[in-house]
Amino acid sequence: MKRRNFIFDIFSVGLMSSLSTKLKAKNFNFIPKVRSISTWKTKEANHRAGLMLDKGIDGLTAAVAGVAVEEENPKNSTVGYGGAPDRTGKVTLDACVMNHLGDCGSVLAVENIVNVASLARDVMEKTPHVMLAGKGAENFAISEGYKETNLLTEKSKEDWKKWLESEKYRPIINIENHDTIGMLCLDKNNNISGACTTSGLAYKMRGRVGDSPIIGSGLFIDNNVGGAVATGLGEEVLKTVGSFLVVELMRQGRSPQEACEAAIKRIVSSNTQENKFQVAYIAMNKNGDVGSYSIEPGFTYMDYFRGQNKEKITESVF
Ligand code: SD4
Repeated sequence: MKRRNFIFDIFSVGLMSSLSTKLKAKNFNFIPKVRSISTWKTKEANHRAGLMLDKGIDGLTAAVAGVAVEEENPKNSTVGYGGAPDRTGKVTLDACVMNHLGDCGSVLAVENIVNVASLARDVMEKTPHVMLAGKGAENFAISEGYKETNLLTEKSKEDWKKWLESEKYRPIINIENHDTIGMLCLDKNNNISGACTTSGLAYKMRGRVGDSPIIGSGLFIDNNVGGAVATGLGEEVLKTVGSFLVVELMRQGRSPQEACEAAIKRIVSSNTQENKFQVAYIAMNKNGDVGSYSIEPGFTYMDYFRGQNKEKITESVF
């Protein structure tokens, strides 16, 4: 090959490849699809996670940082600081995380620590275990440098004292009593991770643990398929291993929407409770498609996609 042609060939290959990179960047299919979804009206939390994903931060880091917004929010009475106590007046928190490799960590009935999703991540990454409960989890947190904080605010103490006057325990449906945050993050490497964090049901029995820190119930990720998180009456989610069920239904070919609907209908069809209760799922597959469904109306979730953070209303059985 003559030297001039050789140089021309190198030049044209270079030009073509830079042109194709530019074309790919313009073509939507080539832009990595990042997306973050989270339960209830958790706008700021989902926005924080979405912005991190846009910057190329991995899904697990984004999910843990996102849910921390609600853990630190004293106005959210179902998560972290300001969460409603159990019937003895103690605030006990549950949380779990799961990453794209299938690794997971969880903490149950933890007192005096705000950022329990981050603690669950530390259990996953720094111990040989998956779950730590109670005092053991709290001691581990302190050894890792977490600050001890009284989680009971004046407002939640007042509400609890009011509740003590009648001491009637009946799970109440809908937003007044549900704000647990479950979040799923699809990152630029097309990996899905998630986190779920809660103070559980208000005025629960001391020692009660719900679905939220149980891998497969409150949260499940299979990076070949997608992920799901649950919120609502944990006892009903536990009985059907809800989030695992949603992911397995997606594996069988259902869309996230169809999978959420089928998993909710499974609960409704096997329900033996007389009282009304709420359960909702949100799910996302590897393609970045999302779905959600609930038993009772009123459930909404946040969806950060292509730079926009929108609240979405979910359809329900009733
Ligand atoms: C629980 N699933 O502890 C949680 C409660 C919840 O919004 O989701 N509240 O049963």
